[in-house]
This record gives sequence, structure tokens and C-alpha cells, in this order.
Amino acid sequence: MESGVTAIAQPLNILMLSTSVGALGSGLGGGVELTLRNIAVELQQRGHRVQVVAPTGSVLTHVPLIEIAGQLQVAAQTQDRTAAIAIPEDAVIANMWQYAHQVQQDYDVLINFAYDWLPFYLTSFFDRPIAHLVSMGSLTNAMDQVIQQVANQFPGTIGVHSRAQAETFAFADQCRSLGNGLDLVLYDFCEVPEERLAWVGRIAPEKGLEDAIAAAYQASLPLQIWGAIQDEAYWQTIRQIYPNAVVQYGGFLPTEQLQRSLGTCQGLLMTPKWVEAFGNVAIEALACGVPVITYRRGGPAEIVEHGKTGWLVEPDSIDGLVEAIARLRDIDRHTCRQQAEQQYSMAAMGDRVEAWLRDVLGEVEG
Ligand code: HBI
Repeated sequence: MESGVTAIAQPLNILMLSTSVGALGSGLGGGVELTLRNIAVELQQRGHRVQVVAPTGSVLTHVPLIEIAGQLQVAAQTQDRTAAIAIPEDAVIANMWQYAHQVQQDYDVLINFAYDWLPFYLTSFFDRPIAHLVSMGSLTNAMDQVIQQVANQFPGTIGVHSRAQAETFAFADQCRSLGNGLDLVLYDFCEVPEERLAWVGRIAPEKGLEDAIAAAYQASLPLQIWGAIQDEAYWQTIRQIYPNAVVQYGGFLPTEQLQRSLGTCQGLLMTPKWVEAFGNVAIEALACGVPVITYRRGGPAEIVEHGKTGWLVEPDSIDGLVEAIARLRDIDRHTCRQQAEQQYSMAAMGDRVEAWLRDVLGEVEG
């Protein structure tokens, strides 16, 4: 057997380095918190030794955690495209990667979850392979450039969540799409829904909530909204546009409560105005048997199987949303749950991540 295969046959020692914008469990890390936790638990389940490094205050059950102090990074999505790289004094991202450099001999492979310049820049100074799971699309020139350099120097080590996300980069064909995965045990299938629609997500302009309100109003169906209000002015503005729409805001709910309410809806509307890297909410809905109606844009458009688990709609077409709402009853809710189980379970995601690590190691050892 060539050395690469032998290396993967043994359990791996894996060091996973978290996002730098918030402690695990704070919600500041967005989808990365869920993704990192699920991958760590699943790889451990498969016999690998996993160690997570994350900012002080992080909470993680069932997985060994090293907390590192230091100043959090500014969120990359708030930066201009030409923004210079900014690293504060006593930066947690620098402290996390200094620790990683000190202990790298104890590990076979490192996985980086931070969307920051430093881990990519440091990659060639490490003597252990680093697999980078890039969590968002292209945002700044400096990040694009440093990720491109790693993609060129270490082929196969750039992971993303969807082809759409990869396409936002010039090096799309050097990205490996891993999708995502959920702990489906947490989601209950609901057979018979109530007469209402759902919208779930951060309430901010790039999420296009106004289109969902307009469509639900034209379809004469109540719209139940869950998620954190990130932009209050935007929220107030769109409420005034459709004063007679039947809209209920249910706040930001933890998974258990969200899935119980989401499951009782006839369908989930996804109205992204930007390229969503993936769209965890889509697989949460499918896991509950809820069909998904989404614009043909970004990650959600790669998840929904048109006519089988939901409907893909011409981007920004309210009429298209309304026509799809009228056809929700053509979708078999069992098919939605089955798609989640086949493609987006912990095991399905674990297979994709393990195969990725195998190739990253095989690449190095081959
Ligand atoms: N911004 N600078 C920076 N670093 C991150 O790791 C980061 C971010 N913004 C958002 C984010 N991570 C995650 O919440 C999303 O990628 C999901």
C-alpha cells in the first residue's frame, strides 16, 4: 500500500482551529460554530483524536477544547473589498496559531475554520498539512489573494460549502465542495403542517425578507419569521411597506424550539439577495419535512431538488415565489426528510470530510 493510504488507515490526530470572531457557543461565529462542532463530533465518532482550539469563553461538549485568550478579529463581511489586513494587538487569531505551531508535531493534520489572512499566510511555514474550510464567498482582495496562494501551493486543501460559493473566487476549480451536515436526531419530521409559511435567518438587507413578506401577502398566507434582528432600521422599513401582511416574528430560537415551530409550516421561503455560501436553514427545513422555495442563487439553489424537495424560482421574482407557493402541496414531505438523511446527515458530511483529509494527507505523502 502506498504511504498515503496507510496514513489514513490509522486513526488521525486532528487539530481544529475555530473562527476568530467569537467564542464557540456565542452565536458570533454563525454557521461555523455548528459546522465545526458537528465535524469534530463525527470525526471522533469514527475513532480519530480531535482537539479544538477556540477563543476564551468557548463552550464545547464531548470534544477536548483548548481556550486561547486575545482580541477577537473584526468580522470580514464588514470590510471593504480593498481593506488592508487588520490584526489587533494581542490578537486571538495570532495566539491560536502560535499555539498550533508549538504543538503541530502531535498532529497529523490541522483544519482551519477562520476566514482570516493569518492562517493562510502561515500555512507554508508549518510542517504539517493544513486543510482550510472557507466559510464565506469572496469578500476582500487580500483574502482572495492569500487563499489563492495556498490553493496553488497546496492543491486540494481549500474546502468550501457549495459550488456557488466557490464560483465567487477566481480559483473556483481549485475548491472542494463539502456541503454541510446536521445532527438530524435534533430535527423531528412533521407530516401535516399548518396553513402558514416560514422565513428563517438574520434580518438584514442581504437576506431579502421583504420579498418573502410580499409573496406571502399575495398568496394570502401568514408568514412566520425567526432569526436575530441584525438591522433594526431595515426591519422597521419593510414592516411599513406591507402593513396588512400577516407577519409574526418569533425571535431567535435555539435549535430545539426552532425545529419544532419550523416543522409545522407548509414551506420555507429563502430570498437571498447575495450569494449564500450554503444555507444551513434549508437543510434544517428539509430535516423537518418542510419543502423549500428559494431563488436560483447561491448555496440553497444547490440543495433544493426542483419539484422534489421544493421549488427553484427566478431570482427576485415575487410572482415566481407566489406560483411556487401554490405548488407546495405537490411536494412529498417525506422526500424532504429523506434528502436530508441521504446528503446532509452527520455521517454524510463525515464521509466527505474524511475523504477530503485522506486526499490532503495522500497529497502530502503521495
Ligand atoms: N470574519 N475575520 C473573520 N474571521 C472569521 O473567522 C469569520 C468572519 N466573519 C464571519 C465568520 N467567520 C463566520 O461567522 C461565517 O463564516 C459563518
